[in-house]
Amino acid sequence: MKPKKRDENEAARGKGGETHQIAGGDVPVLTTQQGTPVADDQNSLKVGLRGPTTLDDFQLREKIFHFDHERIPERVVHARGYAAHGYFENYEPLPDITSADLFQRAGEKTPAFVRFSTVAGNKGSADLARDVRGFAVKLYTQQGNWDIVGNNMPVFFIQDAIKFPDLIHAAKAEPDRDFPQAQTAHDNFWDFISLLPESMHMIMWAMSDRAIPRSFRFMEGFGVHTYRLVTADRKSTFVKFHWKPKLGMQSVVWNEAVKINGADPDFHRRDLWNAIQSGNFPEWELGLQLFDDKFADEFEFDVLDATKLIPEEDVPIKRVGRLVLDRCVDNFFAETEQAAFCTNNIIPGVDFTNDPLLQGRNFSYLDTQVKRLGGPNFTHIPINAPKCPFHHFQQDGHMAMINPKGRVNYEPNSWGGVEGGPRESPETGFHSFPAEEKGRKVRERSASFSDHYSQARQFYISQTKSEQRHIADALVFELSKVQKLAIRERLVSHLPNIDVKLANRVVKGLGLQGKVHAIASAVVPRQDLKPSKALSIALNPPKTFAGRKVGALVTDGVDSALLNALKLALETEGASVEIIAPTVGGVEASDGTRVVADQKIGGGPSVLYDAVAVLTSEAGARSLLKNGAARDFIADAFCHLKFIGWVNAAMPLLEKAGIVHDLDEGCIELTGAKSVAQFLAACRRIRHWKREEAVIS
Ligand code: HDE
Repeated sequence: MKPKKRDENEAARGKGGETHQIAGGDVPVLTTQQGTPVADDQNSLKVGLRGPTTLDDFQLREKIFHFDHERIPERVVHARGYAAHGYFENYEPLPDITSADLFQRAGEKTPAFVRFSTVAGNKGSADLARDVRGFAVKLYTQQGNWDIVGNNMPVFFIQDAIKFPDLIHAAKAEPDRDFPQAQTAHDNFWDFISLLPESMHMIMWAMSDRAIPRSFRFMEGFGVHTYRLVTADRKSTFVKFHWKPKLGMQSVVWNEAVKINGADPDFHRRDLWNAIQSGNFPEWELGLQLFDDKFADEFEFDVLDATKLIPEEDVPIKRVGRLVLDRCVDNFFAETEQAAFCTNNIIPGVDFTNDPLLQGRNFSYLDTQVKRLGGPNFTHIPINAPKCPFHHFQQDGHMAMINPKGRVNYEPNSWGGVEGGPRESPETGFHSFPAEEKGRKVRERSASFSDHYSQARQFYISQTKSEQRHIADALVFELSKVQKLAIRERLVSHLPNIDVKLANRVVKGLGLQGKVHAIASAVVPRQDLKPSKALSIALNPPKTFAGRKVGALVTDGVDSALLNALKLALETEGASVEIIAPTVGGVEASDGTRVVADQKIGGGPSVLYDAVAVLTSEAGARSLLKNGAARDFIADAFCHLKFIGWVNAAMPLLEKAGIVHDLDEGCIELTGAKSVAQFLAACRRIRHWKREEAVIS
């Protein structure tokens, strides 16, 4: 076979009809890993055309061998994740709070890498699981890498690291059957939780809308633990870290989440990718909640207890800088998969506290990277390597990439100068905060950790009526999947300690009337904690529709002036429109122009959009009357409390979708630019909450 040189994508055919694409011009020659040029990558080496494959086919063996080893263990938790590069920009020097280098100069940018994740599901699980989201930030500072490995909820399920393996075993798929995937709605999870009263505050968060975010861009992030910030003269301030999304918070409703998982299991990663690729860089502000020993001593709860938060109303948040994500990864595996976040990566000016969860994490993260990345040299992988100068005498090990030159690999040494290698720096080096520690060595938990319900109640009463209903519905949903009655009953018996109305609602939803009594609590739950507005998503609505997307259902004959007015209004707002048409080939608009479609009906269900517009012509509407996906598009948008823009010509379709008699002020007739402006103004409220009573049984 002698392939002729042709267009790079044009194939030459081998004797068996197989495709051969040939190098030449700018197209490089394919080689083995050793650099040996490859003549034929379509056929293994055989004895005769149909004969056995020979053992000396080094080319085949190398290729298959490498493929066999492509996978590394996925993260034991937070396996499903997505990341991007960006930077942190500091607002003002903070020398009175911390000596951390990145906070010393206004406007200074520190490179960052941020990975978002779900917790329970495997690497290939769907994005809209009801779950906590990881929010892990790696800051490549001039004094080393600082990782703030946080979540999108400010508290956690457990108080002591020793319970983490149990928590995760219980949450993940059950070991005999290996299901359910990425779901806590099963017996083992709720069995464990029902025996763990300390988890009740986190359960309120995990059953709330925070667990089904619209996208990573609309989530808050939290460092969770209390840390210390330390000044050059060793003055310590306690701190809790917060990330506040610029576009505001937004979640989906549960029925929507379930459907998104089917329609686009990559919904969250696609959203982040698209936002960055289109230049709409997601942004968060870093907030510090700073407090001193006096506050810590007087606060109702132990600041070392990760199941508690400090309401923003008690300690306001100081916004000190912004985090911008402006670059997608070049290679998912090399960067996102190999990124090794470690809570123990801190820098001078930052320090740990004795939070027993944090102390355990500091062991776990370093340990897990060795397993996952195959040895102690994972810091040699570019995504994990510091971007500041670094020098040490650590050496060798699997895959050592950065190796010291010269004779000296120990210190102290007497070689001196450059030859002697790096030396200590008492002045710029890391000093632990010299906290006084004393006490008996005990395996016990402090009584200051024993109030399990008061803040769970505070969270619950801080939610709007809708949000409270969602928490109750989530509990009913999850517990309805639990098969063992005793587990359902035991879990529900915690709820009267949080809120009697919540308990009654869940009791009713599970048909457990008369069977549930409040479980004894270690300390009497407080009723006097005031609602904290900051804990609700709905009470902190975004002021903009920017970053959101409208799905416009169109057919041939769509009013082009109206469609253009809608596009213009949304683009001016920083939002976008996606066109959904009977075929992906698009439609012909009223003025004869061609409208290119982004999705075919059915491929772009309304769950993928923040609001919808039904812009069919009359004939187009009639042609869709038997199209179930078109009906669902409208009916779902209505049930999911979305704002719906519609044209009169679409009436037959609205009727078929069963909403004509229910059109409310969330359904806005679009007749021209003025009504488009009204529609956009409504969309800024994201959902028409008032409709909820009408669509929920
Ligand atoms: Fe993690 N956690 N965790 N965790 N965690 C991991 O580290 C662990 C906890 C969090 O995008 C693992 O590299 C223990 C709280 C995030 O790569 C592992 C305890 C919070 C990520 C681990 C906790 C988190 C992880 C698995 C209890 C919020 C993903 C792979 C003491 C503040 C980071 C890995 C990424 C990942 C252990 C509790 C957040 C096994 C032992 C609390 C965002 O080391």
